[in-house]
Amino acid sequence: MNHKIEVIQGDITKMEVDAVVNAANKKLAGGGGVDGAIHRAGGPSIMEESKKFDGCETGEAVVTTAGKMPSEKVIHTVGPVWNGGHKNEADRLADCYRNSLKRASEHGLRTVAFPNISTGIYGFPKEEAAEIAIRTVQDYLEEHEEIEHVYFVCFDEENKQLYENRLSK
Ligand code: AR6
Repeated sequence: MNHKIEVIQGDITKMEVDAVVNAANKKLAGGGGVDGAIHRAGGPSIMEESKKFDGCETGEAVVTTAGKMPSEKVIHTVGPVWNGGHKNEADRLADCYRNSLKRASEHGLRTVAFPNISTGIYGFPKEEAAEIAIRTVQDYLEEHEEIEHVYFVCFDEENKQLYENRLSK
């Protein structure tokens, strides 16, 4: 399934895909990092549509318009805040990837771009996060042919290296 997975370095808001995934917060209130970048690039319609949800639990995912971005939809998921690894952070992070892809399948979104969820402001260790992201996406793709392509869009060189090393194994 690795032929369906691609690692690139850059700005996720520029991706011409069916869906970009946002690393949001439980209130879907917008914020810094990739969340801030997505709301700035997509414009106010993303926040307007987000308000119809009563927030989003950690590990869950909801879909809105992508506004002015080239993608069709935004899948907002809420990553776990890193707490030393003792609060099921790994399972919750896997839930983010799995539930985001479930929403993509349900909405007929075939190409999906993920940021490195939880590895910025939420402090999840990057190497473990990459391992979880790749394993969970590979498992999903094996059972769901409707998803054609998944991009891991890394903002920084360190994450890009981690993903490339892990995928070349
Ligand atoms: N394109 C791709 N990746 C990006 C971009 C971009 N334009 N900008 C940042 N990243 P973070 P989190 C990377 O902090 O840790 C927000 O305030 C960044 O380098 O955005 O899940 C939310 O509202 C990092 O590798 O998300 C939440 O409150 C990755 O995206 C909180 O931050 C994720 O970093 C969520 O924290």
